[in-house]
Amino acid sequence: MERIKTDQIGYQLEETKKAVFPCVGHCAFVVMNISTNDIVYQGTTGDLIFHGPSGQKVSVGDFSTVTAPGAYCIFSDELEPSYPFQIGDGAYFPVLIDLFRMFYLQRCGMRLKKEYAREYAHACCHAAEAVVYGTNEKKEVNGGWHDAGDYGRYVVAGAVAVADLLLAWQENQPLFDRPYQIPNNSGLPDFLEEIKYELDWMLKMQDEKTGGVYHKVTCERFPGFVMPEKETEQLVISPISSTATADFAGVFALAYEVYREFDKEYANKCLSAAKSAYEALLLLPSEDGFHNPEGIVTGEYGDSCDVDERYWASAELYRATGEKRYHDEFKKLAEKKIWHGFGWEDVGSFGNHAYLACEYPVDDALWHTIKKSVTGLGEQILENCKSDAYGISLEQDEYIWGSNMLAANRGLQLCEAYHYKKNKEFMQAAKDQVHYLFGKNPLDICYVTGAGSASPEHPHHRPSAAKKKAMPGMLVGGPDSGLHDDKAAEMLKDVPPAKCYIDELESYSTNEITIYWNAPLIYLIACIQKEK
Ligand code: G3I
Ligand code: 9MR
Ligand code: ZN
Repeated sequence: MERIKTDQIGYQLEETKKAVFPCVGHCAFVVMNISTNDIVYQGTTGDLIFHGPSGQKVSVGDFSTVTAPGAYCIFSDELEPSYPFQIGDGAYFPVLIDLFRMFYLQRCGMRLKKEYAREYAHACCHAAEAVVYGTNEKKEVNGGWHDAGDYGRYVVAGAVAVADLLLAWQENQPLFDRPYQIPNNSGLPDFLEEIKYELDWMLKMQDEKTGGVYHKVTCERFPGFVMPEKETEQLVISPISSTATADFAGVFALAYEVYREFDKEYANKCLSAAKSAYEALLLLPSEDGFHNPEGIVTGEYGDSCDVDERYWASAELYRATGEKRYHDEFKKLAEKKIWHGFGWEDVGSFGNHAYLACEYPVDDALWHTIKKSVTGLGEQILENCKSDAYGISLEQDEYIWGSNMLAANRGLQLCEAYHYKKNKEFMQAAKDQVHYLFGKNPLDICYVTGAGSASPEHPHHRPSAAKKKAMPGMLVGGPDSGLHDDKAAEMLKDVPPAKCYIDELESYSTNEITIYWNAPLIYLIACIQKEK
């Protein structure tokens, strides 16, 4: 029998609460408080409707009138009961801590002590000097976070992850200003201390001579399923790219804004790094983006269009400095096209956020055009959510590699729209993206390791594989109908898009984890926790 699908973690007290019932329509159900065994609500689901992406008929049950805090389960005679879930405004607090601690656990270039990392403690890794590709030049580029299930460190990926986290902090500082059980002697809040670990590494990835930023540092190929200190091949720094340089400029301008309140000197260092990257960027050609140089086969993060990255860099530097030249450049780009996107490949939304929030004088007409575009995008996403029985923003062909990031980013775009047009439906739809990721989905899986009742146990993540136990707090990539790895191709043939996910170690295209998948989920929770 199939299971009643809910968020496995929880719902806020006052929001719209829905569960999805596969294969049955007009189905009677009850909501039970599992501490008291009281039935607190009896209801019936709606019509049976076809859900394209999962190839399945479902009906929806609404239990929004349950607003008392507690732990609940939904029962019906026709289906397996839901997994238990909380109703309460603090339901996401524990998972949020794990989602953030993941960054500490991904740290490279230092020993992780048992005291903080428990079974994922490891010796210092990747601390040897790296060689600049195609030269004999060596550089010390220690530190930062391992990108994902592999141990590469990629600037584009790191920059967007950090941007999400810094924006999360700006959005909801009280939610994050707490201890995270990480080493910290700086006096900075733990949250900013952890982010600084990545920023400090990115600073080393900037070429002092030109201000350009190297794309990544990795070995030539991926290692086996070993702990990081066991990957001891030569580290290679891949060439400077315009996307890495632009993202660097954007994120360091943002870092300046956040850190100046806590450490002026560091903030100024961030700003001058951002400015010199920007100067370098103006001299870098756009062409067709970064490609792995011969002999390097690690993650590419190739991106044939760097205009959105340039757009973000100029908007963010304008927000940080108020200098006209950044505004001129941004305006020139924005008048051609308003960009959107919060992912590693499309970063326009970071630019829009910076411009709309800017405290220096803006061009009124442009400001309104961007605002309209942001709310217009929100409307479109909302329409998609409303036409989907699960409330998911993804269309049939959007179950791609990292689709869970896309869902989180759509949630963020709904929050941006809500900020400028207080339509409550935007905020509810944003919350529904989190419910999707936390279990209200066609596979009844909470896509964060260690969270909820059923979550990934075999993520494509080397430390988890080496320790034979999934590290907690990691959002996996999720369904990818492109079947981009052999395991997925073998096991998911003819499976509908929203179900193209397998909890298998070898399935890197559905079951890997990354820093820039965790980060937008954290940012999204920051936004929705503000609106309870
Ligand atoms: O954007 C297109 C879309 O227009 C098209 O409809 C769709 C159809 O498949 O494809 C979309 O492109 C996909 C793209 O991700 C979207 O961002 C590509 O097919 C897909 O191959 C590509 O996957 C990327 C993958 O690397 C392979 O390059 C993932 O986004 C990216 O997250 C992933 O990153 C890897 C690093 O390289 C190495 N470290 C781990 C990390 C996570 O797996
Ligand atoms: O482990 C690698 C993962 O981090 C990447 O996202 C993925 C795609 O680039 O590649 C993985 O490495 C695989 C390689 O591409 C092919 N041989 C098997 C490797 C993992 O088992
Ligand atoms: Zn390392």
